[in-house]
Amino acid sequence: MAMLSFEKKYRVRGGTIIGGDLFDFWVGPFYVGFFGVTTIFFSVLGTLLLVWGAAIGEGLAGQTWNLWQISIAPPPIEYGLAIAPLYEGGLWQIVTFCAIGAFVSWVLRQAEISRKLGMGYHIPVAYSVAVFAYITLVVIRPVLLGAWGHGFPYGIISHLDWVSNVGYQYLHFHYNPAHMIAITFFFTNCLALAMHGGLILSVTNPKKGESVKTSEHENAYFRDALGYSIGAIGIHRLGLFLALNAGFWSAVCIVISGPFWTRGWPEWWNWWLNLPIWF
Ligand code: UQ1
Repeated sequence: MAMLSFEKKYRVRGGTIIGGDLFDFWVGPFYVGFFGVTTIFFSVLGTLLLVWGAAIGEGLAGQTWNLWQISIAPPPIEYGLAIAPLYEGGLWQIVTFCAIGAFVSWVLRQAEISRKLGMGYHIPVAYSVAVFAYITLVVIRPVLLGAWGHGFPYGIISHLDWVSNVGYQYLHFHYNPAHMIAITFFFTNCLALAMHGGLILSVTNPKKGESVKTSEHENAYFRDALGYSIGAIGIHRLGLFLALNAGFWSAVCIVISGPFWTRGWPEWWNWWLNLPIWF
């Protein structure tokens, strides 16, 4: 693969967290690095185990090539936090280990590349929130509830069934206050990116013969429309804030369901009716 003329300037030694110079090189456009190797290792191993489970697994590790129905399930609740036999959730446990290994490797790869380029750590920090949400689902909540069986199964339909079942277990999950906050962040994030994407394309894609507009136009547009412009850096700070909060409150809303609240979520709102101000 051809190297772009400016890439040479950025292909410099150093910044590695582990391994020194050993993996400090590129393959085509890709930086390798120690964590590039561990990412490949865990993701290939994890994926092969899923395929293997689908192909020859028994019981909870499926036996179907129907892509929608393939599922690798966690152990039954009775196994608690023990290591389960391979086809009774053990495969799920190893795949979970591989997934966390791959995700954490990817965070550290992002950190290494950030260091190499002298950038801030915003990208690995942001991605860590998504990894945290996943770990909350398959490790933190199952451990708090005392069984790996509380993790979700790795399958397209089966994970949807899991979400539906766990939702109904709390009668109406939309009454979960942290779920409400998470959804509000997801929607606001969507609004912000639509406004930002629309704004940037509107100023940078002029009609033929017209010139590209500037940040003056961007600011003027929102001052005209809303009386306020958050600014060029501000919109990116807002976007990152909204996106990270969406992931964070998603993790909160599931980890409080079970470990900290066992009844239906609609009932949680009785605190309002029980306020001493009504009588
Ligand atoms: C905005 O004010 C702004 O600054 C000029 C942008 O920067 C390019 C934007 O992308 C957007 C969407 C806004 C408007 C946002 C708010 C919160 C008023």
